[in-house]
Amino acid sequence: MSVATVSTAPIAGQKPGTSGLRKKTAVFRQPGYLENYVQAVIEGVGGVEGRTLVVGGDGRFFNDQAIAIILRMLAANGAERAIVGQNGMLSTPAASNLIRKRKAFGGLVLSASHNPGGEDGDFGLKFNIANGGPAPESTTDAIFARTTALTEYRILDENAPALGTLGESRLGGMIVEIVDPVADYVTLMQTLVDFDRISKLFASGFTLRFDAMHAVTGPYAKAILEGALGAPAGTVINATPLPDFGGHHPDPNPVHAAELFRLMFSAEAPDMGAASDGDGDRNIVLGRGISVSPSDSLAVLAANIHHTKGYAGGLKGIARSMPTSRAADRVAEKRGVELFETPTGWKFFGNLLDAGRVTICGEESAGTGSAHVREKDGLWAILLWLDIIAARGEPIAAILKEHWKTYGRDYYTRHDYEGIDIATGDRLMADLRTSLASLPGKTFAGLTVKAADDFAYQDPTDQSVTRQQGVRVLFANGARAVFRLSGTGTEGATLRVYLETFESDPSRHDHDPQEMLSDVIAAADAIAGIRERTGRTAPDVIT
Ligand code: G16
Repeated sequence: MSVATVSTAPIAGQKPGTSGLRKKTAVFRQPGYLENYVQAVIEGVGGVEGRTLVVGGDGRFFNDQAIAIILRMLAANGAERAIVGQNGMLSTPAASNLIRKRKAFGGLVLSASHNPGGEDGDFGLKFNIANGGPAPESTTDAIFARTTALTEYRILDENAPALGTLGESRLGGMIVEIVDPVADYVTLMQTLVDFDRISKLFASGFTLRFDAMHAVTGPYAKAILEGALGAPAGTVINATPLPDFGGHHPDPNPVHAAELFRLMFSAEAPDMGAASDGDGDRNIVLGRGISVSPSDSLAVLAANIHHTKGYAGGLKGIARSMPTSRAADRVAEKRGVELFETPTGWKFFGNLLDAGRVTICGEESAGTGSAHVREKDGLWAILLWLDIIAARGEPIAAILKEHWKTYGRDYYTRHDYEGIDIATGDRLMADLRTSLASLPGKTFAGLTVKAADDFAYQDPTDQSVTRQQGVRVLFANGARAVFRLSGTGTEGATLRVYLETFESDPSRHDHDPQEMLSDVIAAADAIAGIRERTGRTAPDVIT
């Protein structure tokens, strides 16, 4: 075996965003690009000598080639063991679970999540720390610093083993252990939800359509839903992971999971519809004729979590990202538990989960999770819903409507303007920030601004402060508009506008969110000048 030390120079722009480094696949495939970043990760986390690391990804195009490079670099940098999902596949929550279960130093998770895959699609890489969660900002800052100073990287001059066969082999001085990506995850789920109860639900004729979107969750969903829980064959569709996700965006939103949404609002709708994303950490849940907004899903799961097997002890606290609706706050208040409002990015939940301060966390971007891993977990959330449906013996629509009756309804929508000019996006946000002090008291589209700020977060456990996490505008009637730029896109800038308003009157709970929010939408546009600045007349994606 020989280790090659390859001279290199820093590559601009290798700055991790909301969730690791995400770029066009073609960028990652440039000579030395991946190698530079991996070396920066290895050095930024303090080296891997003698350490065990988990490696796996969502199977998108370039996944296997990237893993081969990563393994050769881990071996060259002295790692002791790499635990790799068979064929290079690991869902993000399964990777998080493996890191924790095997007490690994951390893991390299290859995914661009809900972004499209393929040669012309997107690719991504993130480092997860020993708790199983995405590296905190202190670590990603250190990684980025290394990318700007790198002069060489180390790589083993030997081919990495094929990833198809379970078992151990050697790569230089490192053991490569190929594991079943699904088995440990299934075992974990059995401790959290009542498999017997859910099996009986399916046996009684309950119908589910789970769209795996040709992404990583297919094998997990097949094994659990159709295997262990006895749902009929065909319950899981698009179950075979494909390198380009069949040419689709593996994003379970109304635009990219349109077929599922159409089915659920048709006469043929099953009792439940569900989907997850490219790497299996996101989820969407629909009932017959109704879709559950991710913000509501967090609130309903929190309010009902005591019904489920793994959380029978009840609710300790809830965390949500700032742009997520305040539906969860109402549950926390009624239950007398703490509510934490964090910046966007799952990494901000890690400390709260480690400290045992929250039972459940969630985000408007279709993510929900708990302390069972340190990532959001799509299939887990769907199983939790199934366990609650089985325990309560009620359909999704009834559970949701009763929730609104008890807590009121937070009408919510997110409008995304994708691929706008970066300078235009930056200027829009900068001008909003400049105008903050002058907004209170002014009226836009009939709504008077009560308060406006730029969200900053102080982590209650380590006191670290994160600033400029989104502009919040609160109106006198309680409605809210939030503006921020996405940190996961790979082309231009994506402006996200999050809009919500509260309605306590149950006779007004059955309206279209877009209608109920029309004044907030108009006020947000008037405040930020979105149409005028971007030239767009409508958002690209509405969730
Ligand atoms: C990632 C993060 C989430 C975040 C989402 C969207 O999810 O883990 O916390 O909400 O991106 O972020 P942004 O609004 O900056 O694009 P995923 O599923 O893409 O890994």
